[in-house]
Amino acid sequence: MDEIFKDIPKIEYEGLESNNLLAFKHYNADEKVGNKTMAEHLRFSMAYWHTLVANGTDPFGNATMERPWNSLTDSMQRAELRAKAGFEFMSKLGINYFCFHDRDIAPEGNSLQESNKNLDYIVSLIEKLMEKTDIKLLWGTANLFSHPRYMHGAASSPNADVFAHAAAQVKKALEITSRLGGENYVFWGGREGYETLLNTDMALEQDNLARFFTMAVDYAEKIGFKGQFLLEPKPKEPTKHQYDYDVANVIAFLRKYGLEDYFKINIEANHALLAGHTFQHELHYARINQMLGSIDINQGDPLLGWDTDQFPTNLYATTLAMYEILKNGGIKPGGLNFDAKLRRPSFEPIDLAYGHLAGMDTFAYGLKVAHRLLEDNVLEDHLAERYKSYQSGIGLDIVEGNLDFEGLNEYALKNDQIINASGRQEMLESIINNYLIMGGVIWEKM
Ligand code: XUL
Ligand code: CO
Repeated sequence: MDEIFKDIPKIEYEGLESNNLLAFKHYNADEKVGNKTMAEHLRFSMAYWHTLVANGTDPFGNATMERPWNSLTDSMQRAELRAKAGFEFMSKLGINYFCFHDRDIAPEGNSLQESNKNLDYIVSLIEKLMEKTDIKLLWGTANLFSHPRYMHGAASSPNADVFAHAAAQVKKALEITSRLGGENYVFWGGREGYETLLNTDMALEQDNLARFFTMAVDYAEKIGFKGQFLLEPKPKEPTKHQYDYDVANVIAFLRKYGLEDYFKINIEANHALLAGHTFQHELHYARINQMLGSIDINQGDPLLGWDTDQFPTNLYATTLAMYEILKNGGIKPGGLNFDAKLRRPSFEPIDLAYGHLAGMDTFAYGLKVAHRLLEDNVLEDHLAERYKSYQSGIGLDIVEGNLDFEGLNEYALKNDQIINASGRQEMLESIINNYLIMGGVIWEKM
């Protein structure tokens, strides 16, 4: 097959000694960290919409991205070239998974039938490309937010015809995800939320959303789709108040409707930030509730209040994220989906390589540091010490449910000289810094 991204070479691991900016310094796919290779830990996935569809438009200006398909006017030809380019790109970067929305891979037609026909054609091509490259589908999803019919939402639209149309779209998206061996299926809220309560029946909208998810679970079972269902929280944008606000909110929703056994959560770093949380908080909250399913690994900008979807370069954040994932026993069958796009002025195809490479190295580094932190029991030992009052005596009685308020009152009356210990936050932050620094500079010698 003719090379499409001629300026992008195959990216190899060369280590820290290398000056080659187009080589990995930390991500070494086959290198073991603990008992798994980096590729097995990290399960990187290319986001079709950002890497192959985003063109640099913003509310103030037109497309900037130079892409090989820009000169093609036929939308199906563009879709074909994008698919081929995407698999070439993933092969060159060593990315083993991809994710898509139905409308990323094939253009919407003039009718649902035509859209489905377009999808079938491109899915056949993608199937062949997957076979040839051994690249797999991490998750599929349906775009239920771009078309004007979804202006009021999809499953939460006040218009039942829209609910039906969205159902038909998800039915098809489930079929193609299943056909391509997708390991997960994602629902991100899209426009499932509201602008004003003055015109919104929130109770009905949320009940309908739950009905929609239940139908999706039933249909997946009917067609034998074995993938994991994921809900992706986001607090705002595009609607002022998205129904899937954050992890806590999604867990409450799933439990209310009896869906908690059928879904896990896909946590996006910048969505956490928009909800006023750290990425680690969201991962931790999901993990301790056995709901951590997969992650979208972009980063936001704390100075901007919107979803900037930048490539991840913050070592501190990736270390703490990988810490949670290691504590979770891994992320499989989920993975690390980029969901990141280039800045508008980074318009050349080679910038796609720099962006993904930076992200992969940043997460590989975070993985190594997190693994070392866990091996050395740095935080674990401190936690055990901090909570040791619950290991014996009155604390153990509380944990084991042996006491009530009266018993505790009796104890407190006799023991009212309380001695507290320092939380040592600054000491711990300093230790994390030392691990971060050691991880890169003298890693080999440790
Ligand atoms: C939107 C977002 C989506 C989902 C998939 O903010 O993150 O791209 O990941 O629909
Ligand atoms: Co996302």
